[in-house]
Amino acid sequence: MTSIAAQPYDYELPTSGKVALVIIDMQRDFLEPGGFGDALGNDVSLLQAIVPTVKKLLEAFRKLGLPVIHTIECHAPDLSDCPPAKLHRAKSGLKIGDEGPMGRILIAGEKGNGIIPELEPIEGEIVILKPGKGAFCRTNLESILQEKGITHLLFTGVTTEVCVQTTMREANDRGYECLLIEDGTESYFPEFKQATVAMLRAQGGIIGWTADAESVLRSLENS
Ligand code: C5J
Repeated sequence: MTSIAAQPYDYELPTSGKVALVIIDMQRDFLEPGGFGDALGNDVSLLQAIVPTVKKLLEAFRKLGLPVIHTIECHAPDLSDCPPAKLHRAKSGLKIGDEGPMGRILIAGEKGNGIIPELEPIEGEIVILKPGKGAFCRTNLESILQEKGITHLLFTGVTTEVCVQTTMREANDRGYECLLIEDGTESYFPEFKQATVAMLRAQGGIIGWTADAESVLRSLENS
């Protein structure tokens, strides 16, 4: 049996079942100026730091032939899947659906809504378009995981305390063994990232495990 050196204790890789890499919302809308994150008043440059680490993990999963799941937070052009509570939440700046420098903010198919070029999905990888913060909300993610026999999920992406944490909690409640890769996730608020990492693995791993990318890669390569 192979395990990953993790907190609060080692994470066992599946002997039956499969592990997948989940890359949450690594989109221009969150990482580049002129997108949704910027419109909400955030310093988007903070999120760039994890791109090389997520790329390294993505390349390792591809090389090992292991499944990769990308998610994209987006809405239909007519906003029919965007509840007023989400649409009207920000008080200033561009809102969801407004025309921005990279196309309409957070709208599927617009340039700004796409995954950044460094991490672009390739054929065969799963891409989940999600209108919510969690990737299980109004998507077919759960049935895809069941169909593919995936039981263990390793999480990366942005932002740690919003879409990453929400999805990890949803997955944990559905019975998946979840691990957050600490240097593969980032927030606009460093203190929120630290708090999220601490709370997910507290109480004996109440939501799951956390580990660094090197520990994950070392274990996967030896498994
Ligand atoms: C946010 C996300 N923060 N991907 N989305 O609105 O975390």
